[in-house]
Amino acid sequence: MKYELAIADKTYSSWSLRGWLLFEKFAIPVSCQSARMYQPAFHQMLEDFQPARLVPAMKFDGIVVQDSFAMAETLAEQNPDIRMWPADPAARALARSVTAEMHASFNALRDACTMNLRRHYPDFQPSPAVLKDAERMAELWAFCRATFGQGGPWLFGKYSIADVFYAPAASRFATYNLPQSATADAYITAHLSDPAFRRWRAMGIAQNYIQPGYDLDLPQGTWPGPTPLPARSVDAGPSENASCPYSGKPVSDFLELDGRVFGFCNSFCRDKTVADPQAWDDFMKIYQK
Ligand SMILES: N[C@@H](CCC(=O)N[C@@H](CS)C(=O)NCC(=O)O)C(=O)O
Repeated sequence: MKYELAIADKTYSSWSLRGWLLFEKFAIPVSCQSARMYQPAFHQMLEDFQPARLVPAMKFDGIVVQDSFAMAETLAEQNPDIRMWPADPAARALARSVTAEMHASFNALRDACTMNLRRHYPDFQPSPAVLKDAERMAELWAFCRATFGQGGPWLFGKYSIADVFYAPAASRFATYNLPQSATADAYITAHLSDPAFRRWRAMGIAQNYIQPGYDLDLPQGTWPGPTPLPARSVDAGPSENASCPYSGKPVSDFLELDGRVFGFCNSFCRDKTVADPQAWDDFMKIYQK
């Protein structure tokens, strides 16, 4: 099956993150189109995905599937060998329940704490309604982990669609410094440390789209995920590598890490690597050589 996916700003679009993780975490090949929210290009992109009016939306064989839950179910049905839902029927029923609750609820938390992967606000003061949502979410995570979480850090042990749906929520706990139980803390850490999540966040930093109205006027702290290796972009080579670790093309854009210079075939691939070198296996292979 040949899939196409429409998504938006990687820093702010929580539903896009879910759409992308459905492919990335389960290694389903996809061709991605991306546009900034609230811009004419966003609506132009979706003209190819009618009748979708929001992202994510996906397409295969000329058929459009809009809405992240519909996409998850369609991908799970079309790729049964990948086991995107837990294999055990009882675990699967609970996974569907908590995924549906995420999809349909938690409006106070979602409205007050919009996804913002560039920010950490240590002094954010959650309202009682936000705290209630955060507590309910942590309660669900603890229940899933205690009942079916053996064998891995995810809600059902192994990563499943339920984790896809809670990935943006985990980032909201991190951005807004929401109170965390020990179980919630471990689950949030699993998301923040997940290489796919780190790649998405790094690409958002490289995109450098700043959406007006999303940042809060509060003191900022350091992002609570893993500390990136201290890479920085530099104007010129020569680099240790002659070809880009991602495309194999000749290098034109450079970064420096530990006094060593590495090259890439475009500035976006250089910048996403600067943002979080360890998120990128193909870069780490040349760095660790
Ligand atoms: N229920 C939808 C929600 C999709 C949604 O709200 N998408 C937002 C991005 S996070 C969007 O497209 N916003 C653009 C707009 O409102 O114009 C889903 O699960 O996919």
